Amino acid sequence: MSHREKERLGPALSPSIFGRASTLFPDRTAIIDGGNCFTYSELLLSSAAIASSLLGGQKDLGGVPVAFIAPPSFDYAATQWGIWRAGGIAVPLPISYPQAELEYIIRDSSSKIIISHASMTDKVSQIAEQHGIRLVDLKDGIDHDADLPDVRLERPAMILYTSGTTSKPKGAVITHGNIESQVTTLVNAWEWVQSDHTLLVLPLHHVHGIINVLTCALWSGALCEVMPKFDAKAAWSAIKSGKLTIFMAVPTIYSKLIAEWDAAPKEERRKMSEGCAGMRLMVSGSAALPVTTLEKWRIISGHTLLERYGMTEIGMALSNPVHGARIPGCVGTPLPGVQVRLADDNDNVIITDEQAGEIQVKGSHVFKGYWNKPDKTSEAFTGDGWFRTGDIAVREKGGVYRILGRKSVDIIKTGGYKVSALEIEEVFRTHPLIEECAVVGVEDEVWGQRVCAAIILRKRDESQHNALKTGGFEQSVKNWAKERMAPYKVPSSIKIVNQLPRNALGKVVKPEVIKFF
Ligand code: MCA
Ligand code: AMP
Repeated sequence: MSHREKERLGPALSPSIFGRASTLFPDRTAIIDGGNCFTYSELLLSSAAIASSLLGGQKDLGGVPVAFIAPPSFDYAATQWGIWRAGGIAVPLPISYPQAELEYIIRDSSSKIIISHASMTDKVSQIAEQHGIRLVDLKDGIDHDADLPDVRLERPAMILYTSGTTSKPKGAVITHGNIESQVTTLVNAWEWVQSDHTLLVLPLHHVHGIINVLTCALWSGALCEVMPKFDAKAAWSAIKSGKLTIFMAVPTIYSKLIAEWDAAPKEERRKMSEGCAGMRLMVSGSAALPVTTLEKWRIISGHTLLERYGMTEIGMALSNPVHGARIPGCVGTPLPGVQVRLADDNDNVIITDEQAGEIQVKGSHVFKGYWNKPDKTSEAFTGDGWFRTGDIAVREKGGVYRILGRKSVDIIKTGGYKVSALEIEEVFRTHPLIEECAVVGVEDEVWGQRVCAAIILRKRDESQHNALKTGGFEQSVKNWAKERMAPYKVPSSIKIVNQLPRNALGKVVKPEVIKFF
């Protein structure tokens, strides 16, 4: 790196991830995007330019939320770093979302600026105009040159939106300190090194893609090859190159890779398997890994997938070991620095093995709270500061945890995405022909759970109902829903029913609804 370039990086290089990049490995390749290689210096320079442009003469954005929308790419990383280096809070917008959901996140986070990748500007320009929000298009050339603020670890770095038992997603505020703590734990536990080369196949609006893959790689000086969207053929072609050393994905992605391997000719399969065998670590998480998937993957790749457990609000909490036995169906033991306990319904700690309880977590990984929702934040913690995950587990011999399920049937995990049944029901009730509905997660080998909806139509005459039942009604409701919710929230099956099963108190009995599918 030239002296002139060093000067242009801006004086402040905290949090430490920037300092590491500038001093430890400036000339190494950080990101491969569409076949182009970008070094850590280039990432620092681009992010410094974006930060300068955001600041526009101010000294520090002082914690202003900045929404940004970009496919997984070098531009995504430079924008995220740029927002951080200007002292803003990064609010990554999911690229697959329709306008209504993007608008909710932008409004709820009170974002004051939106940065868009050139390919995404159409999705947000109207929202920006309507609400008088400054829109920065990355293609507009950003080349200002400002002094950058020193951003302390206790300051918020990101707001990540996550669905819960309430009807609308909540913004989880994650500080720079949380990120540093989560990343250093994983880098040590999973032994990330500069010579690692990973493939990012995950979306970049969730912890799995942002922290476990992108930020761990960039913290370590490793190489992160990005795919704009998961594609089984393209992923296999990267694996076959034999260059990858570490790979992370959700169980659905492993299922899709297995299907592609099964369909390949024998010689091709051999090359695919060789590519896997050359890696040092393959990890699964975000949803329960079916033991059948684990076993099939072992045959294909020679790897016993390392399964771990985490959540947006806490980062990674439990992990199987890199060295030593990984128990199928189990998510391992607490990661160093993370306190984990099981508790009963009254928050009493469970000390005996094999007794089920809620996983509760404490430590420097744990988020600051929900954005602008102090009540929801205090409900999420016990009186003595433990975060309630809502996941039920048992501790087996040796202190190894096994996840049994979730407290609420209204939280669905599909393709690794968390979805709230109540949120979908609320949208469906605004459909002019829908009187009532119940949304459930139905077990599925590939998706973990599939979102399904049972609906009661508004009272009309019999002939109209019959026409709806036969005339592509399901598809028309799905199309209607796609304009209002993320593609993975749209129910894959919709059934018209005359009645919903209810208990004596009139509450819909969801396990009975599941039987419709
Ligand atoms: C898509 N399809 C679905 C679903 N999604 N069908 C049923 N259920 C679904 N959930 C259908 C589409 O309608 C389409 O059908 C076809 O599948 C292909 O759609 P496409 O969008 O192309 O699917 P995909 O790209 O293959 O998506 C699968 C995926 C994706 C890559 C597994 O779901 C994904 O990226 N998941 C990862 C989510 C993630 O990162 N979660 C981490 C959050 P048709 O062809 O008929 O139109 S959890 C987290 O961060 C915590 C901290 C943790 O522990 O990690
Ligand atoms: P999210 O809120 O989207 O970050 O998803 C976190 C949730 O994913 C957790 O609360 C669990 O329900 C689920 N989860 C993550 N990892 C695992 C795993 N290995 N096994 C089972 N469930 C998991």
